[in-house]
Amino acid sequence: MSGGRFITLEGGEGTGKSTQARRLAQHLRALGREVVETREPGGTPGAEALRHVILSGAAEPFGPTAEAMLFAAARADHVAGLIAPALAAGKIVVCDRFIDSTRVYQGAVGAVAPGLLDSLEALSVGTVRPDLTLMLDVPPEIGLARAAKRAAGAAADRFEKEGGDYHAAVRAAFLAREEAEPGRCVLIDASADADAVAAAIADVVAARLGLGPREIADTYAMAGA
Ligand code: Z5A
Repeated sequence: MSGGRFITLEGGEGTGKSTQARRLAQHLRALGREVVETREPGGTPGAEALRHVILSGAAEPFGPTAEAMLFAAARADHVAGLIAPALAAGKIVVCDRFIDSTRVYQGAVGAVAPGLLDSLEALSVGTVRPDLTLMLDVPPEIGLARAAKRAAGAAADRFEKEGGDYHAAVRAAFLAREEAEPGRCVLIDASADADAVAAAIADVVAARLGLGPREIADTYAMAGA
């Protein structure tokens, strides 16, 4: 995949992924980059339709394997219809959740066989892999309290209704993913306030992908500014 950069944000409920995806996109646009902001499940009309099916709980009775297949179908549409074309056009794609969420929720926690997840991943993403994955981490009680505050009494979705042990297992599985792939994944302490987390993420993106203030300075220097 030439030109573009693919950044994903991962982590449990209420870790601030959506907030930080938005902040990161704003930051990169301020650096003069073309950014596509997207999310999973979803991102294309077909994948958003599948999002509704999955999060409503309609697929839950079929079990974690069927849910994994639905997430993969949504992802295949999202990659082919939005992510791959944007990367090929040299844009930066910032995606709220991606393949690590399937490995955690359907794999580590849902016990879907790794071999099946390997096959679904190969089918759905092919060679379109994140250049950088920001693993946002907070203790589940903080994340759940944030999510509850935001929901303000609205009905819980398929995943929000799970209990504390479930969310602790999710957190442990994300941490294990980060430890297993340190070249791609960076752990972000997301328990600080949103400004501090955004600053930490901007530093990581500059250090890992070279997308930072120094690059702006170089651009100005080349333009003779
Ligand atoms: N899922 C799956 O099983 N398999 C897959 O392959 C994929 C997904 C792709 C999608 O849910 C569900 O699908 C997800 C996993 C599953 N379920 N869970 N759990 P979703 O997209 O509806 O929701 P989410 O991805 O879980 O996001 P979230 O938990 O709703 O929140 P978040 O994006 O991490 O946080 P936020 O919306 O940015 O912030 C939450 C609140 O906290 C909000 O009021 C903010 O203003 C506040 N906030 C944010 N940052 C801070 C800080 N730093 N301090 C204080 N307050 C903050």
